[in-house]
Amino acid sequence: MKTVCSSLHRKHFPTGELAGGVLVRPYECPERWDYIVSSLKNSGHHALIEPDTLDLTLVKKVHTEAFIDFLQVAWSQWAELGLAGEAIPTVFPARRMQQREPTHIDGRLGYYAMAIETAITSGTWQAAVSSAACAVTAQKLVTGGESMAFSLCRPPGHHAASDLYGGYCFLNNAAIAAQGFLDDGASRVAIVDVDFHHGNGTQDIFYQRDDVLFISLHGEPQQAFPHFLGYADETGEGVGDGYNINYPMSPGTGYSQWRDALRHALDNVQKYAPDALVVSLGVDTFEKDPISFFKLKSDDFTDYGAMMAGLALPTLFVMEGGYAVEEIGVNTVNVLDGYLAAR
Ligand code: Q9C
Ligand code: ZN
Repeated sequence: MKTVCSSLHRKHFPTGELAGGVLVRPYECPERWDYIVSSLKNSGHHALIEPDTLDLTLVKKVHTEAFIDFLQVAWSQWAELGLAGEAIPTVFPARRMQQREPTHIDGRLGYYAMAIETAITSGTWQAAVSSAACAVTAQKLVTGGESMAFSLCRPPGHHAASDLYGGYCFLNNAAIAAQGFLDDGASRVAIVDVDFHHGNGTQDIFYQRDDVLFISLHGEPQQAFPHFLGYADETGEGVGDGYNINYPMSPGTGYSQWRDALRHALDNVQKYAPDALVVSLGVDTFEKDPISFFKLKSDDFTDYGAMMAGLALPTLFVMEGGYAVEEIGVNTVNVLDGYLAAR
């Protein structure tokens, strides 16, 4: 199995996240990557590949040009003001307010943010680009004939929409990779998002399309971030109607219920008969995850990796969340090893 990863992820290292009313050290931290790399090596996966240069033309099929321009300059525009901290929005275009992009950085941050826990720092853009580059490089390995590949993306991507960042995400790595599969000849791509949180960004990007089936298993929005998307009645729009499937689940959900939802999801993937599968792989469904409420155990990750292999599709695993840092590597590699053993 080949893993595509880049140490440039370290360029994104915010020191503060507003949680519980105080600035805490962010849950989405650089050590997450280190633990995963060390578990990969422990499990005999030594093929770590550097990504190729990111093709921004491909990124622009998923994100707006204005949003990309914003992400590129946000830090320098903030730093120009000589402020003490990291770039965090404080004001939003809420109901009955104008949806026009302001010029001041305070206004621009609020215009493009979907949540405020995600600070922008000096190296955020560079890290986000390296992360998306990993996803596209791994996609090209799969298109080129590898039966599966893993892109160890950091920062993650599934909360990022065409023109929104937040939830630790800037560029939607999985969506960009799915678009890459299509551009390289696939007719249909399925994305199964097993991160604890709803993949609002990915859903939004493909909501009106039938060439990408998006399926997400997640904590119900009434109780879980991102709170404003991820209900079961969100099924797609226009030609995309029927190509978006959500499985929201309540606090305390354990593996037997979660597994039933995944079984249903994978049956839907099979009916769709895609040319490739993208798995948005978040392991924050783990029982000890500090910000989530599902109860999966480490062995359950092996089991569902094996279920995914049953589809026998060219498969790209894209890393998303997971915040029980010491177990993140084992749980992630369990999915990949479960998949490989059952193939
Ligand atoms: N008290 C990903 O897993 N904050 N993003 C939740 C809970 C945001 C998660 C606060 C969580 C974002 C990629
Ligand atoms: Zn998550």
